[in-house]
Amino acid sequence: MQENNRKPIYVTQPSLPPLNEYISMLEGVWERGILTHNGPLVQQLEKDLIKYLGIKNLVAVTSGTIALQLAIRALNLEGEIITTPFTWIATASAIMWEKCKPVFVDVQPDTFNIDPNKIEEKITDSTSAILPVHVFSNPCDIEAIQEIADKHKLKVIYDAAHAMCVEYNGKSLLEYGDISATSFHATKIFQSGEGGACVTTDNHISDRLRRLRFFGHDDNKDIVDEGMNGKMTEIHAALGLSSLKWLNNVLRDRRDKYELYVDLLSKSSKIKFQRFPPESYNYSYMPVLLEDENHLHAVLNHLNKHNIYPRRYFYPALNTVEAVTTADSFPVADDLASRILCLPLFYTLKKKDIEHICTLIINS
Ligand code: T4K
Repeated sequence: MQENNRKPIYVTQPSLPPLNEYISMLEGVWERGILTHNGPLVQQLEKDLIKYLGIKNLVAVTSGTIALQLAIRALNLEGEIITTPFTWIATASAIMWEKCKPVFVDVQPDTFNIDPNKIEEKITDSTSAILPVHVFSNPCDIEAIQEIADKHKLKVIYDAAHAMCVEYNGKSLLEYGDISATSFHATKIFQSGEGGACVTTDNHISDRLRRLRFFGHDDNKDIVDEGMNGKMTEIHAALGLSSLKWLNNVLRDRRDKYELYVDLLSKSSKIKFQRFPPESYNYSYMPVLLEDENHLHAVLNHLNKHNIYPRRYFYPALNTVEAVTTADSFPVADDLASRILCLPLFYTLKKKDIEHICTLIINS
């Protein structure tokens, strides 16, 4: 077969449950006629995820972006929020939609996470919170961040969009900070099509998040808070519930494939990997750092010619994006953004595809 006749290989594909399992859940939705407003499947999904992750509270919402916005609102944040420029635009746009100002702090070159040593110099009288990102599920330096937050009386929200199913020091990574906001988007390790959740150990914050996602209603439908519409639908919850049954298989599969990539690509001294604690990582992405931007373009073009489409997550670094640009410099984030590539990694990707991709990369 000609190379360009091969089926395209994208950076990811959703881990879909067997269609009949999803359909049988939908049959119940059709019978009940309840599509939204905290229906039984949303409640079931929340309950099952709480059990699966071993956590105290989880509030399911429409996306990871809305989870971030609700978290900011639930903590009454205002003024400046310290975050990282090496992330998806949603981290910064959620802050701005909540009328706060993102203030960037550069990242560490090996973990890709916010550098705690550079946080304090950015704290001002207007700072209300730190909003770090567990990049590609790699846990941030939680202890150092919490120490700074405590010292300056700041809240901590983790952008945990990538960080489902990661254990850190014996508990879910999602239970650190005041609130973690995660994503169930189609491209994430656990998916409900679109979706996300806020996780907190504080019952009062959890109750408030529930009100905020539902127009500010309390249980009697009185309007007691300034809410919005962040409710997950039964259709999405059904997809989440049927996907959850297969999640352990997905997690195992990704780890094996990640390790195969590392094994094959380590033959090249030009390719480097993210540093992370293997016991606290979910292998949801396959990031590689190339030598420089020229090397990146050579690899990208070569792969694209063979119908393979990795993605530049995260490019550009947010400090260079017009809506949030700042005069400060972020050399580490700029450098990472210029030469990082996330390679295809998903359940139906074959071992021989990975071998093919690695051969192409090494020969670029
Ligand atoms: N914080 C962080 C750190 C994040 O990374 C994100 C989102 C958020 C917050 C916000 O969470 P959400 O509000 O999205 O829940 C994707 C996702 O849209 C986005 O969720 C994700 N991060 C970001 C890193 O990546 P794109 O623009 O790369 O998606 P797209 O459409 O190019 O898809 C990539 C590949 O995936 C396609 O080539 C094919 C495949 N694909 C995609 C979709 C949507 C499928 O096979 N099926 C699908 O349904 O953004």
